[in-house]
Amino acid sequence: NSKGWDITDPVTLADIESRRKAFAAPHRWQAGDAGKSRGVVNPARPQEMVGEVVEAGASAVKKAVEAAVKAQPKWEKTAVSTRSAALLKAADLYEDHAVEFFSLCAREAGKTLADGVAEVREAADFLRYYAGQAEEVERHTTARGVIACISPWNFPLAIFTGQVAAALVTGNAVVAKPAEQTPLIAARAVDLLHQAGIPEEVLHLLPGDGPSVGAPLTADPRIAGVCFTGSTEVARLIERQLAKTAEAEAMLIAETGGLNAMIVDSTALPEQAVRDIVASAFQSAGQRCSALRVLYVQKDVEAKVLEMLKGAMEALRLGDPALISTDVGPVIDDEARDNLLSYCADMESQGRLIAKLDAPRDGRFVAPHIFRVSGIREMEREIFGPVLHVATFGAEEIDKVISEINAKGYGLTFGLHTRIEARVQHIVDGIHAGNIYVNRNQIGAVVGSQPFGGEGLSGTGPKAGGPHYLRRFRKGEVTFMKPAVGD
Ligand code: TXE
Repeated sequence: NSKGWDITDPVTLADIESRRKAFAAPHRWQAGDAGKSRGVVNPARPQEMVGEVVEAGASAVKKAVEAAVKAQPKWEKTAVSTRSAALLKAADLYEDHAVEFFSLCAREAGKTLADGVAEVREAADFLRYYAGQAEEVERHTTARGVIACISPWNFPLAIFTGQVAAALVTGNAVVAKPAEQTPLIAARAVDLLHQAGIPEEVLHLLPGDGPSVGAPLTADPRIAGVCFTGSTEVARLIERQLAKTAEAEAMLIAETGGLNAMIVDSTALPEQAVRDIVASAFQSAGQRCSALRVLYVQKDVEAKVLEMLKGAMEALRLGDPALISTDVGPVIDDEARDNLLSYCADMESQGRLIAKLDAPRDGRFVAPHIFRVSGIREMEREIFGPVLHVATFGAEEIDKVISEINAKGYGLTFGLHTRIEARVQHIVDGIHAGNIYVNRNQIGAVVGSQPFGGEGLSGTGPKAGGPHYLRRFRKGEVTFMKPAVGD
């Protein structure tokens, strides 16, 4: 590609091994407080250690917030062009270190090489996009202060970077807590952000888990806002934690889970629909918030679509995500694997299995599964793995399907395959979802042109990578929006 990234580069893994110690070096905020040490293992080969991190404890949280509060006013006074320039420089540094990130994404997060490339690209896009917007947002507003950024493991570089970049470029200081499963990628990203000119006192990294680091951080009254991406349950916890101590103005952006549906009617092009179904449901081992979970296929094409779907699924190769031949890697950890396997066993025992693959024995693998359901109403929660559910509908039932999907309230993504012009408008107008994909791959976002974010239980908005996102990180012309992350 134009950046010269060669994802088949055979030196990648050896190279990362030799630099392993540098990635694992404890950050100063961890060292300050005798936190516990966590070994990071490769989800495809759990016997292989990728690194080690000394996690933060309560006193490190206090110290980091204190230092950030102290440093923030000076950072806010720094010219916005200087803050933007640091982001632009960081984007270049990320790209210079792309191969290192591909390897880390594979070894720490189980991401395939294609997913790793997408991570670096999206992270660099966030940095450049927010750098470009900062001046406009700056005009009539002031920074909030110190923002806590709390991110998930499934986009360990892109989401982490997007949150942090938005908060920093708008003049805030940041205390970031990455997911406990992916601290090494975050540590490398923070190194590069510091190298790019973000002062160390303005950007702090606190590795650790939710209860011991995330909870005290979001409950700290000196935090002016929280930018969170993760599950709906944790978003609710944070909302409560915040409410206990924070002033009325504390801001919360929460981007959370989804229960995403797709409708395929009898006029759809089956090859195209099947390709998009397989990509959305099984890529990244189904561990994307945008992933398709419930497919509604019109009865008269069901047999044909299912047959093609089984064929396409059988062509997927499961295995080590560091290999270019791998389509589906492992899931993130033992807990995720065990939960998914027990869910699948339960569904199978109810006689709902349509098709499944075999998974490699070692490692945290879950094979793609397809199950029959009567509709999305049956789904009790987001199943965060390579599991697709299929329901059918009759020619007169489109409106029933739309209201069933809306009733679930998890409006993140929605896909539609049809060649009836009038139906497109009707369904797009009727469905409540943040991102709608018509006759194309139901996956993700494009920073700047296709910002990402959901409605209802899926998040508070505004969409990340969109024109209004940065405004939430400033006080002034923007009125406080009550987050709506459920009851
Ligand atoms: O989430 P968790 P995960 C969603 C996706 C799925 C989830 C997967 O749909 O639901 O994210 O990520 C920290 N106080 N999206 O499993 O468990 C925790 O340590 C403060 C949506 O990581 O909610 C981690 O850093 N923090 C999406 C973070 O919260 C706490 C895009 C998330 O953890 C905490 C990607 C506490 N009490 C994934 N407890 C979108 N909509 O854009 C845990 N944490």
